[in-house]
Amino acid sequence: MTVCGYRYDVTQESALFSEFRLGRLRLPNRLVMAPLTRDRATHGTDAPHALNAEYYRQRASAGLIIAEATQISPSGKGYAWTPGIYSDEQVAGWKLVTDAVHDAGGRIFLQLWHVGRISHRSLQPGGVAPVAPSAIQAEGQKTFIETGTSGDFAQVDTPRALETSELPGIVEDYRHATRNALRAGFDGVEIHAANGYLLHQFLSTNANVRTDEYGGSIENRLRFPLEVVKAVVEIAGPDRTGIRLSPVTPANGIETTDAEAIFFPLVQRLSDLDLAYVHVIEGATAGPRDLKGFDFHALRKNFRNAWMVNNGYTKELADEALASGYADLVCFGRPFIANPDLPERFRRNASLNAPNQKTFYGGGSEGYTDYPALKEAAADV
Ligand code: 8OZ
Repeated sequence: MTVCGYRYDVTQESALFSEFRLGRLRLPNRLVMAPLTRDRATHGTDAPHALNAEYYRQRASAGLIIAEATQISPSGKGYAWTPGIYSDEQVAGWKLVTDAVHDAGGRIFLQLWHVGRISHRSLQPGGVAPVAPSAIQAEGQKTFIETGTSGDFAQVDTPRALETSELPGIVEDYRHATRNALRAGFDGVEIHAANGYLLHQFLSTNANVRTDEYGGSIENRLRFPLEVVKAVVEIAGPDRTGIRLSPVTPANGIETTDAEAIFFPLVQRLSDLDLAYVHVIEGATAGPRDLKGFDFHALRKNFRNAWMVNNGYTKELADEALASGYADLVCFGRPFIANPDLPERFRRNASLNAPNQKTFYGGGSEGYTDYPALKEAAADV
């Protein structure tokens, strides 16, 4: 209700708990579970399994779950035990997950991932160098590799520059992965174009020094990410396609010195393609939200559909972003790791379980499916 220009919330309830229409879906609330890498797929096949289904089922009260970054092809992999979506075994594993979430009343998208240069030979088919726009190593950047049944951190390798003639093959891998995601029962897909991985590398100024039509000018640096978006949209439809961007993050050694000059036209094109949402990481991924030097509010005006925001949001910050009309949906990452019933906790202003960083990556149920929901916590005392 608006009175004399002021907005009154007659229910006194947070805007986080209003419904939202996202493409074909009706979301019961505005809380989105962020895509979270947990390195717990089946060793050897990178297929999800029953424990992963249980983890996502526990979190089905989110307005939307975006399942963790998932490699579209064997060479798209950059970390030990992350899941794939290119094989039939992986599709069958993901079906366990989507069935569990749907049975519990939830909705779930899959994040499609190619890491580009953020990889290590030991994770690549045939032990070859990873592929990227240019043969430039992400200096000082580490990834997580398999060492027997445990893992270890290792410096990412120097990649091999992709030939122009190889790019259609990668676009085809995105098509195949999108078809598989739909076969596996996902409600849609999110294209990972953030955090210094392959698509972000093409957009950047420090990982892309190509001299063909995929490097140099802004138009050229936009070309490959937009070819991928168009291919995914052809398969899933724009109303089941979202994209994740992080215009100013330094994650994985990425740098884009002309960020506004490239991300503003990119978002305008995504709007013209009628994508369901843009998911934007404000500031440094999992770090300072410092928004100086990039106008995210102006960027939002270039997009006609849902605007999803991410990075260090609290309930209060989320309410503000929704009430001001800037954002439509708010992502929560670490709070969802430790609180399977995060929406209910926010609704009741209940305290939150603290996440244990030691169990973020790899392992089994500890720190994965054993965080208590409110009712269980109450029953324990
Ligand atoms: C944490 C560890 C490994 C990968 C991202 C997919 O930053 C990731 C990721 C996060 O987007």
